[in-house]
Amino acid sequence: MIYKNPVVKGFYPDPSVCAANGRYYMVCSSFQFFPGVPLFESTDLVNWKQIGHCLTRRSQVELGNAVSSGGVYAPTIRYNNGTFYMVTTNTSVGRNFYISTTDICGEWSEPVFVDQGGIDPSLLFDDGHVYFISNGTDDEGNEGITQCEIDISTGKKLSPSRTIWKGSGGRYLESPHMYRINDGYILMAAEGGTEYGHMITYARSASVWGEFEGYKNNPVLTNRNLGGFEIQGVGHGDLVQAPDGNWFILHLGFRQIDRWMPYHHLGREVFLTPVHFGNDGWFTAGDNGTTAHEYEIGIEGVQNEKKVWDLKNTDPAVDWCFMRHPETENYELSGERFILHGTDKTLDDIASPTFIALRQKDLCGTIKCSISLDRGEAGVTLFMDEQQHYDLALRCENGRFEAVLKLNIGDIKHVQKSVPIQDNNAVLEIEMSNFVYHFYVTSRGKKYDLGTAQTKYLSSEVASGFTGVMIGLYAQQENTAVFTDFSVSYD
Ligand code: 6LW
Repeated sequence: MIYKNPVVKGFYPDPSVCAANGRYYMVCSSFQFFPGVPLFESTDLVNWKQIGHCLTRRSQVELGNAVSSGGVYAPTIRYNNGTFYMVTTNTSVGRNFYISTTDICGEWSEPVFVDQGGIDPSLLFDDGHVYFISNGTDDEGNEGITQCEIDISTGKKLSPSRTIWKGSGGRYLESPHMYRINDGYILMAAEGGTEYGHMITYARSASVWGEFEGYKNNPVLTNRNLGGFEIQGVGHGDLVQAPDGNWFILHLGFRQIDRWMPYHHLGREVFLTPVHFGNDGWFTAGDNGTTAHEYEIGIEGVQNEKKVWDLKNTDPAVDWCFMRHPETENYELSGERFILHGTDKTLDDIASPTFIALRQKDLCGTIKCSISLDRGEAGVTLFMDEQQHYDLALRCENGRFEAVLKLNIGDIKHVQKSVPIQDNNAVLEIEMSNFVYHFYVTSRGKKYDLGTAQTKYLSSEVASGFTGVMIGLYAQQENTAVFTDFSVSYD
């Protein structure tokens, strides 16, 4: 089939993949959002359907104090002998842990903690041994890719931690994954930082403890020299083999807007790049070490894309997420309507305001929804973090209703436009395009134009951090808001 990149659009960074029972499973980072670690299934590596999350209970992950872009960092998923494992870091408590399940559609276990620091933990199951690998500091205080053997039933270290590779010299050596391939070991990592200089590098050894020899043409994959090309920041990935023997890297990247001083606001997305192993055991990736927009591969199928996301065709437990740990009594969610009960927590707080969101999955399209409320404020937010968000809302001040467009850009908190309306309900609409969002409100059949706001100010380059724009429904100020006919349609 011919497929287009990205294969999963929107903020789903740090993908990790494993094959099991004729299917593929992928997990991504989730930071302060809950449930944590989105879980996807695929039969062809190109079409991915989210089937749930790995971290669904507060007892598995504490996010109460997680700042934006804190919380859960890059996870790894592995399958061994009938059991799936997901290992990750909760950076807000500074600990690495794994959970497991024998039923990929069911609940995962309580966490097992590993007494080894660093981020981006990974596991290798190898001939009865289990190795835990992260980017961190070993027992002697050396920094690099660090490895120890663990007892998978308890998480206890069975060996000291040792630094096994220092990378190819790029900054921010991270994302290590170890593979046993053809009786040798391949250690793949990312370097360069998760920005425009990001890259994938690797090394080989006959032994799991090294010595590792770096690939002479490292980085094996990077778009850092493709000035002006839309796909940038490719790196942090995981190797996977298809049944026909072909290999791929599933990895992150982002789509830049503009050419000079570019930016991106959808966060880091998931890309698929073919890999070719030579007879000498070294591999190359993509088009001369870069990731392209489109590939033709030997896997059968057609790339399908879901263009419309609404209350009927999404599942609150699968597609939507909350900020930190939600007060569940404030949400009444069904395929017909979402009823949200607002509290004194607002979108500007590092807390859990009443907020439920989908990722913005593509650049151009339309968001629509009808809303009614009793008091306070409720609406649709384009949410990057608590400092950067655009809110199209209805609110009630002194018994009078108005529709407002509120722009929050760092220290600037501004009501861009307000329109008095006669009723306690209205239709909100946002047109999304590469450079601007355009906001409208319809009341009593009359459509009001509330103006535009630039996508740039919600970008990672402005807001900083590791996340991407979410489309959130929210309520605040001790009220009740009813959302119906919600849809996001992408062009
Ligand atoms: C992740 C690290 C990275 O843990 O960004 O792109 C960090 N790479 O590997 C957060 O996503």
